[in-house]
Amino acid sequence: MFDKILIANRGEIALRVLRACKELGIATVAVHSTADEDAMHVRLADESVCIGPPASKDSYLNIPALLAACEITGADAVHPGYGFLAENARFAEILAEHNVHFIGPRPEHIRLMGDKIAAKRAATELGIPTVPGSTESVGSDAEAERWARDIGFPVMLKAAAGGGGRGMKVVRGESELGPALAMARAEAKAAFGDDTLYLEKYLERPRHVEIQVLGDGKGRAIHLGERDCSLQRRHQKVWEEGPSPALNTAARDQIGETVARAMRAIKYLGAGTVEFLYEDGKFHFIEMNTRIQVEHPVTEMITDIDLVVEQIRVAAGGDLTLAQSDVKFHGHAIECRINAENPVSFRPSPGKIVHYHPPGGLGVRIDSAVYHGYAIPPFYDSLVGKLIVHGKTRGECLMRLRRALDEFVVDGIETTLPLFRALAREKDVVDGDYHIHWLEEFLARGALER
Ligand code: MV4
Repeated sequence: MFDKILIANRGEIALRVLRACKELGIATVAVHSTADEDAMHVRLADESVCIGPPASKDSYLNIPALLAACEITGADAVHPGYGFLAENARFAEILAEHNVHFIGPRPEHIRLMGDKIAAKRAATELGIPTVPGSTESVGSDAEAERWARDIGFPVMLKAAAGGGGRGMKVVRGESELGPALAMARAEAKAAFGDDTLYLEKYLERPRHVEIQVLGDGKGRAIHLGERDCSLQRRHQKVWEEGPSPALNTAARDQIGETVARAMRAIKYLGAGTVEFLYEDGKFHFIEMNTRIQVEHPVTEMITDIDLVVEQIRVAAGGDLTLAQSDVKFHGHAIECRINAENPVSFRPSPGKIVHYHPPGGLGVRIDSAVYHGYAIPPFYDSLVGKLIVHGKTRGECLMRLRRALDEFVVDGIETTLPLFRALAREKDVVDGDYHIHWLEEFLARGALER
């Protein structure tokens, strides 16, 4: 096992990783920018190193500074959390070159899944159902036209280097294709420095259902069920839950086993998430994330498995001690991502928290790194914390969620708490009857202003 882990992140996920390290008896190193001197992860770590000025590119993304921090403190492993360098294959390689373990998948798998066309091709070869689409990048406009005719309109243009929604265009007919290609290429080039595009059949109203996996890099792998992350705004997840209100046990077991078998075949190491669009009872692979995700607590609450502890164990060369038959699903969990934003305009609202009273009680979990008197800096994401609620049934979970949201006090800044208080009482949400466009349509109706 590792002796000392450097946590290359900030905020609630840095604290989450720190907690796993403490339980495993592993020493911790926090790194921080000059804007994060008062951050909770810095206070709770055994040691801390300042790695640069506020801008992420100069601190949390600064690979030489992180290497120096490993060297100075003698850390033998790095946990990247999510975001920042978590899916940077080159970072994982550089750490290995310096005899520091990266707590995550092997660089080849990070790189494979970072190329969305290669990832889709791999998924197909591994027996995972994908969205019908081009199996290669689209070269010329004429080639795109051939693919589009073959697939049938509407189609979606996507960036091979993309993911997470940037550089995508819906094309509803042949006349729109030329201009859409030019726009998508320009956007992809600007965002990723790579204008490679591919094409897919556009699904109109799917759900976003993702499967959590865990592998030991030696051919053992399990799935831990799904999370439904359909409630999003501008490609930012807002509300995540598990199990998905749309799946039954047979559907879950089938897609889960398909994904687990694929992970065994590639000897996947660590935690990962395989993302699907789910429509008319069918799964369509879109991409795979090779990191721990923001919404991982949903899975932890319904499986009682500590995903970060498991990540650390397998990264240190340990065997996966869990068999698929050891994974049992209990009840229901919902996570709300509470942001420091105006709940109607979603404008960021950083600043000092003057009253902080998180809810408690049975089935209530808060993953947050804020505290009474803490000032949320303006340089990073606006996550105040995650409220995760568990119940025996979805109904009980919703009752607890409404109660917990009503208890929650965060004063001094604006937060999205009012949005969640409304959502937890909204008929479609209560019924589990929603899709990936539901939240945008709800907000467009002005439902919160009334
Ligand atoms: C799609 C799609 C419809 N059809 N692909 C958006 C983020 C990226 N990961 C994939 N995305 C989508 N891909 C096909 N073939 C619709 C979306 C999409 C979406 C997906 C998940 C959650 C929210 C979304 C919001 C808008 C569009």
